[in-house]
Amino acid sequence: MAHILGSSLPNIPWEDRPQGLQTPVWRYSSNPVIARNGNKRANSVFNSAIVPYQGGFAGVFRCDSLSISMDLFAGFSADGLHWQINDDPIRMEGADPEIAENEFRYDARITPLDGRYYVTWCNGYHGPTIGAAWTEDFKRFHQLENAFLPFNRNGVLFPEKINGMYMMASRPSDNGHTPFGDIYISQSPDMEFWGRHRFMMGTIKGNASAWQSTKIGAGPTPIKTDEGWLMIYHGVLTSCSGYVYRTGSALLDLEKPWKVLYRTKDYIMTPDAPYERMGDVPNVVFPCAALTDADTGRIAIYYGCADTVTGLAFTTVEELVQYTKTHSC
Ligand code: BMA
Repeated sequence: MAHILGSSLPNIPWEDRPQGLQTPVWRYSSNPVIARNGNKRANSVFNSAIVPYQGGFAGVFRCDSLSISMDLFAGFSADGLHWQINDDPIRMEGADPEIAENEFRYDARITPLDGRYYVTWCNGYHGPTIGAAWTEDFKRFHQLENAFLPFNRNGVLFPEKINGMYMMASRPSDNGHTPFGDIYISQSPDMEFWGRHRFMMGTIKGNASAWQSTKIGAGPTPIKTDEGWLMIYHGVLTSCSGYVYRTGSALLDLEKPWKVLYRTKDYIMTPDAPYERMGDVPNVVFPCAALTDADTGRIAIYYGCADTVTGLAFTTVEELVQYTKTHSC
């Protein structure tokens, strides 16, 4: 049986698997957990990151505005279900003035590391690249250098240094709705200079696993288990009516996380609920955060639904590791 190597979180949001349901992941019965009008000027709240914070929870939310600008907002919750999201966007401090301005910010991840909360996001600097910052209180955010050259998306930090190096997965892209994309891992001694770029995994062409045939990208901060890093990721198919975003999982080597031990041939989540099938961008499930409880093995996944609202889904480490190994490519 697989185990999470991490902290306990007795107040993790949770619901048992509905009787008779076979899928490895199941949805919260009161989804969506965050509605589209989550703050004052929000058109939509989705693709957002959440972590345990001071006995409750904190998050960095993607709220697209009524003018459809994309920006990041801090939010807080006692139970992980009811959220207060700030009306004013996060103001970053300390960046070199040459990179302090951004064209847009979206799809954040939060990674607790070194006693700080690191935030990575898709940052508009002459096109999309990976922005990085840290905070201790979700009030003051200290911006670092952009991690990579444009164009890049889905920058996801590992929650500990490996052999003394910070590790970040990312997905080199183009300046539009990129019709390609594989996942790479880069290393840094200091969160500023990134190198040793290694290929982790790519799309799967043909009929074998078509849900991940157009592009793939890392999702939540990887979860450390005794069977490897458990990585939840998104995979995209180009259908005759556009992109369809599904979710898969992979197990990565603990020491060399670009070495893939297993990845699912079958998806673990597909747009199925009405709020995933209908919205500003139909047919998108897009996980960006996972809470874990090492005592019970419970995992709570926060994911964007149809680029409009935020959903919550559940699984356990035993279940997902087992599924990843037995439904592997
Ligand atoms: C990607 C990003 C995501 C979004 C997805 C589906 O390129 O913009 O934020 O969820 O497309 O529209």
